[in-house]
Amino acid sequence: LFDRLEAQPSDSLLALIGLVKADTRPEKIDVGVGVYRDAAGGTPILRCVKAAEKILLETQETKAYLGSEGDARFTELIKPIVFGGQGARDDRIVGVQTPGGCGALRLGAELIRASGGGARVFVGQPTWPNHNPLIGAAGVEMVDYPYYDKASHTVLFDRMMGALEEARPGDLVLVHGCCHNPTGADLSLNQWRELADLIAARGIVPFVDLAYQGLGNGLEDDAAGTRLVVEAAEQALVAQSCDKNFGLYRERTGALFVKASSGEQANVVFGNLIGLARTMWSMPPDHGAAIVRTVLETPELEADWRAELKEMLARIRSLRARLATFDPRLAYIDEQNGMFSMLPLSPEAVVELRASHGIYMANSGRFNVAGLSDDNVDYFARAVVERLPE
Ligand code: PLP
Ligand code: TYF
Repeated sequence: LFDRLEAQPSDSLLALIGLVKADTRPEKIDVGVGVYRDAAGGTPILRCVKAAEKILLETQETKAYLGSEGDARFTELIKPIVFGGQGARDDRIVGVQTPGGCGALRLGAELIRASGGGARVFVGQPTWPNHNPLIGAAGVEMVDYPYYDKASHTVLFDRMMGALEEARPGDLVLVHGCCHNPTGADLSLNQWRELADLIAARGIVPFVDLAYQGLGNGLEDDAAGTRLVVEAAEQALVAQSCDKNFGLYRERTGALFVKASSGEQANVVFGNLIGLARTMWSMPPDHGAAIVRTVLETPELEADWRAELKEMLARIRSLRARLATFDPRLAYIDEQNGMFSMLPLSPEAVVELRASHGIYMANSGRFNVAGLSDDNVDYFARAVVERLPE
């Protein structure tokens, strides 16, 4: 049966975890995989999450099945955080819990495929390396659009809009809601407005990947672009993740929200999401969503979550500012958002930095800002600046 299988390359981001572990030098720096790290270099469980887990341990009465939509109260509590009060009341927007943002992206792709009509998904270049496999595996055609120029650190907005002129009504545009992965370069609010106008004029369907809300400029600011395009569009998809902003990573916690043309159509969409989820994971894992629900239902825990998220954000912003003042060639880093930025380093320079300095970043030159600390940020910046092209 398995004789015809070919060996597969490993996930190059996840492979970095093993490479860092194998390096015994104390000065090594892990700026590879995208998990938040505190000043001590750890990724501790948030206080609010620990407290919610204690509550669940003591009060949860059953582990019986919930159903393919997962924890409906979780989805209801996340809806206003993503869409604001007005969006939360919009009965054209329905949501289901998914196994993380990955599950949401895949479920969205399956919905596009099930809708028929050959809708294509326009995807920016560069983008998160999992977008193509997650969406493409559902059998959806993908079309590239230019997004970012690594050498000049700029969003190629005019070229992006030019490429989207080719979209047909019902085609989708995949956009990162905030904290673009891998570049850190987000659209400005004015650019989001222009994109929203194009979406409305052309009948394009936004497919927003919102995996880092709260880690760019705060929960509200980070959702502003998403809200603009969702409001402008007749139909929209939003793949949401709590894995970064609640530090839940391996608990695989997220949701897919879909805006339909009417409340009635939204009910049909919801039924289809349930049916599609059943063909993949039947039901999403519960624990992460139960934690988020408990935090958001408990005012003290919710307040603590917001405070902890602000601490993470402040640390990322202060490291960005510190890098920017180190050298003018790193100034752009402070203009960007979230965990990642991209250095215009060759793949050879990236690999060489591992050997010479124990600095582990993605082959693309993407590094996780949160992987730095006050103690090593200058060491990192010095090593990097020496290797930048003139
Ligand atoms: N989208 C982007 C851009 C990401 O970086 C991630 C990170 O994992 C995800 C989606 C998926 O998130 P999750 O871990 O919740 O599946
Ligand atoms: O880009 C990152 O580093 C995070 C974590 O297959 C991640 O999004 C990396 C690879 C992967 C899943 C998640």
